[in-house]
Amino acid sequence: MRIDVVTLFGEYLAPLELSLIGKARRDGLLGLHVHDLRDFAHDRHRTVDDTPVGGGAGMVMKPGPWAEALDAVVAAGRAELGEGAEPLIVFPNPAGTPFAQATAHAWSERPWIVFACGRYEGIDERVYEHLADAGREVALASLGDYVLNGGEVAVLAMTEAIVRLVPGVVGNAASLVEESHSDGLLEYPLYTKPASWTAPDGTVRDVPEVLLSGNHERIAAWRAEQSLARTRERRPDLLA
Ligand code: 6GU
Repeated sequence: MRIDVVTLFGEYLAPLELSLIGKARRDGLLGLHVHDLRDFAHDRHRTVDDTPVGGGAGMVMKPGPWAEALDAVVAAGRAELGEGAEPLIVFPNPAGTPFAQATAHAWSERPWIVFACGRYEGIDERVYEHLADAGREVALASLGDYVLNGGEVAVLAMTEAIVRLVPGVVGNAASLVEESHSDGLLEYPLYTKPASWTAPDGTVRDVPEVLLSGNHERIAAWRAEQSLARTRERRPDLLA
């Protein structure tokens, strides 16, 4: 899978060198390319933003650098993947469609995603028109109902959620089956040894007896019940 990120703050994406994602890159399962939007601004100050037409607070990202950057990234990707390759261009945006585990699954099957990280109040609307007219596939995706300063942290989150679902990236694929959100419910409580543990305050805390029973049917039923109870308590919206 190829992922391109266009950003003003490439340093924000340094964590993608680490751990699971870094290993996926070294193993050749992920090609990650970070591009500096400012390379596509050609005035003396490499300006990427300006005041909003019509007035209002804050700054708006200029269309020129974005159109040029995304066109260049598409051309570079096609040189690697083939001229018929078509990326999904994702704009992290608090006004986008909520990014969920189902989104991560769907996007993990894509050969190529381009993330376009906006900052300031947003990007000039004509960039989206330019991309639509060029036949590009575009998505606006939000992490949740709160506002970040820019898309970079969202790209870190979305990339990790997507790439860990690419076959071969997570060593034990079975661990992806029972985790929270894999079946629309929250995960059941987990325990490890010792079965009887004395907490620092002296309280003895035991693992639920059913988990020691060796009865796999009873254990599965207990876990299903716990998942449902937990979901009802913490996330009733998932049951609706
Ligand atoms: Cl994707 N971007 C920004 N800037 N803020 C957000 C977000 C994304 N998701 C939640 N808040």
